[in-house]
Amino acid sequence: MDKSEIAGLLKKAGDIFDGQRNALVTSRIEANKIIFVGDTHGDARITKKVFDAYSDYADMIVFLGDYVDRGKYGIENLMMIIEKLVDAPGKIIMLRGNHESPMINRNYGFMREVEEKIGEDAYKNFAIMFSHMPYAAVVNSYFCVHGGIPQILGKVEDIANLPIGDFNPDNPVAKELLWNDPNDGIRGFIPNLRGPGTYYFGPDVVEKFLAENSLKGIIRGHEVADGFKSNANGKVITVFSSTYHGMSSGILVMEGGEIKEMVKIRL
Ligand SMILES: [Mn+2]
Repeated sequence: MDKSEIAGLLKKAGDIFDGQRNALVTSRIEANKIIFVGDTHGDARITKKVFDAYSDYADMIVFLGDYVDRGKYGIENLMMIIEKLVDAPGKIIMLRGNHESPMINRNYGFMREVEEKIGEDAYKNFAIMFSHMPYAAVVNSYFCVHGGIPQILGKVEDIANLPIGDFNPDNPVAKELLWNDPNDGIRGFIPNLRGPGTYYFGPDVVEKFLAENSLKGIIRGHEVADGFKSNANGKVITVFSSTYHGMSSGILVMEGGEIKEMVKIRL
């Protein structure tokens, strides 16, 4: 894939995000067989395995963000998913992670990867595309997001009103959707070790959020886990799909609206 081909695909992806972003949080999407993929972090081999194993099976594949940085194959990983998205926009959902941002890519490897593999001026096209990615989706009454519940979000539909085009989101709701983590040992929100403007949310926050929005649970990425972990009495499921940290890669399979199984992907 050459430089102009990549730029063209990134533009197409941005246009698809613009067309679908609001519907993802306002129209309550339903599908029968769904695969949820957590952080892949430049682990293109895992993403290829998921597509090889599940493309025919799945009606929809939901990626929960963090496609780049850490692993060496961020471009390959991201472009593989974008090609599938462009081929079948209704089948692939690509949510934004906190690593889809220049401030983070400068420190964790992706900006340098792009400069080395494509060229000095190519990174901006990625940054623009990232800034158009959706922050969340409601699928089969599950709230899908990279990080978690923000302090001041009332209704999931309000996510449709967030500003678009922010390279490094500083809107508190947008930032916390990308950065927050569940914590079973607390009530309410407390500051998160990840840094200013990020928070942990307790099981009580989860209960209230799900009830107010008539949702069944939350499926998210963001935290390193041995494939997956659960919080808030199983109401929050974290999926971690990269092997980067020496963890095993996990994905979640949903069928008929229920979580069917968690599967470890082996290379
Ligand atoms: Mn993350």
